[in-house]
This record gives sequence, C-alpha cells and structure tokens, in this order.
Amino acid sequence: SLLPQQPWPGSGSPHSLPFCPERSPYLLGPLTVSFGQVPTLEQIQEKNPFVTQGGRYRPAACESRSRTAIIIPHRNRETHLRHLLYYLHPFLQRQQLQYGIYVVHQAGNATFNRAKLLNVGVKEALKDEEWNCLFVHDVDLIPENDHNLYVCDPWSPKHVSIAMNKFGYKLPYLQYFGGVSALTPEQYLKINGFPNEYWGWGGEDDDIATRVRLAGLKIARPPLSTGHYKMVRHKGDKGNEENPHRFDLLIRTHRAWTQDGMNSLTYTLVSKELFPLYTNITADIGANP
Ligand code: UDH
Repeated sequence: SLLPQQPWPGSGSPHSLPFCPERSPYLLGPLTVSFGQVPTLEQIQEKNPFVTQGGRYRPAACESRSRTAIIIPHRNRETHLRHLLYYLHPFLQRQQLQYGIYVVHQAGNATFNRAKLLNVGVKEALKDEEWNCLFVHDVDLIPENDHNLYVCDPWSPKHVSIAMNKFGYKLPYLQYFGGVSALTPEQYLKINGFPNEYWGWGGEDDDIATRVRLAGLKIARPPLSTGHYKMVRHKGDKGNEENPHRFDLLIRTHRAWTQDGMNSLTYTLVSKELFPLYTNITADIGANP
C-alpha cells in the first residue's frame, strides 16, 4: 500500500503543521509476515523513498504525536536485521510517526551484553534528537499488527511483545519484559536505565522488570490481539551463552539498581554512521570481568 503524501486539509505554513489524527487512516490491522526471502537493503530502500539518512522519517503533512527512537541491540544477525527493516519502516510510516532506527552493534568478540548495548543506544539517540519515546527492540521480532502503535504510555513503561509465536501467542510469565518494550526518556532514567552487568543470555529482562517495580512504576501492556510478534527462527548465538550468574545477580537487583545502570555506564564509541535505513552505532562496551 502506498502512503499518499498529500497535504493535510487546511494546513498552514510548513512550520505550523497540524497534529496527525489520533487514529492514522493508513493502518491495516493484522499483517502477513514471512521469511521466505531475505530482502536486500537496496530493495528496502526502494520501497521506502521518504526515509532519510540514518533511518529517519517524519510525515510530510502533519506533526506526529510521537517522536520514537527504535533501538536494536545487534551483533552478527544481518539477515534478521533485513527482515525487520523490511517490515518496520512501512509499519512506522503507516502509524504517521516521527521516528529514527538505531542499530547498536557490539564491537569485538567478548560475550554479548544486550542490556548494556541498549543503554548505549539510548544515550547516543538522545544526543541526536528530542525523542519522547524509546522502543528497545530485539532484531528478530517482527510486529504482526500495525494497531500496535509504537508510542509510549506517559504513565508506565510498556512491555509490547506480549504475544510471540514462539510462546504460543501469550505471555510466558506475568513479569516477562523481554523482546520489545517502550519507555519515555523520563521513565528510562527513573529506573536508572538497564543493568550493565549481565553478560550472556538471560536475566537482564527480569532485572529490568524488577527495576520498574522498585522505582514505583507499573508495567503497561497493549491489548493481547495487537501485541503479536513473529520471531525469525534461529539457534543460540556464539558469544551469547547462557549466563550462569544470572540468578545471583537477580537476587541483588534491589540493592544494585541505583548504582548499576545509566549512572554507571561507560563505553567507547567506535563509530556512529548514518546509513540509508538506520543509524549504525558501534561501541566497545568492554568484557565480562
Ligand atoms: N543479539 C544479537 N546477536 C547475538 C545475540 C543477541 O544481535 O549474538 C540481539 C538480538 O537483537 C536478539 C537479542 O539480542 O534478538 C536477544 O537475543 P537472545 O538470543 O537472548 O534472544 P532470542 O529471543 O533467542 O533472540 C533466544 C535464544 C534462542 C536459542 C535457544 C537455544 N537454547
């Protein structure tokens, strides 16, 4: 479906665009997602002519109701990234959002650290633009319904990927906070961001859910029918083995969260590049002590 770029009725000067309607007229509802072919970046670019350098977009005819940064932790998942970009760019444009896509790449071969990479992505994204919503987004999860709006809940951090095919389209457990979630910058800082100390697979998402509770916030969720995601099937990654310390760390969250997070984040920015479909951040985040 093509997105018409017609001017909004009665729009004035380009500096005073009216707000986009509360409900975008371009939404399609349930989507068909398939991974039969891996699109090339060139094909994705051709299908998204209004996306500008760094993977940015804003509607031509109206002022978006949200400025959303999508932050994707990444290493060695190039085909997943192409699947995601192929579906996500049109999805976000149909929602009439102002958005930017950030891919945060962990430099080197040390054990993967999803949560720390997300902290880096948030910090770098907020240097660029006054984003008012941060979507932290696993690379292998494709949204299957565009009524799942990529906007934040002003009151609560929102867990979004609540119905994944791999869990039978329901929550695996009540406190689950993994996959895709959305926080305002204020909510993100209130929980002191994410933990930096989880190296390898597992635990960091439960730590984040605990931070939300300890900071006096609640977890919001979209309706079950819209929070549908299809995961690109894959095997476990080299360099992201199960973290055997995760249960010890989780016992300490209530003491650690105020000291470990955004306020203790250190990393070396290796590069920040504006690619046609996304901003590519490469960071040296150190290694498991
Ligand atoms: N990620 C990477 N590269 C890696 C590892 C993780 O980019 O090497 C990112 C990616 O965005 C991924 C996210 O971190 O979606 C979470 O990775 P994960 O492996 O923890 O979670 P996922 O749901 O897989 O993708 C669960 C493990 C499946 C294999 C189980 C085998 N026992």
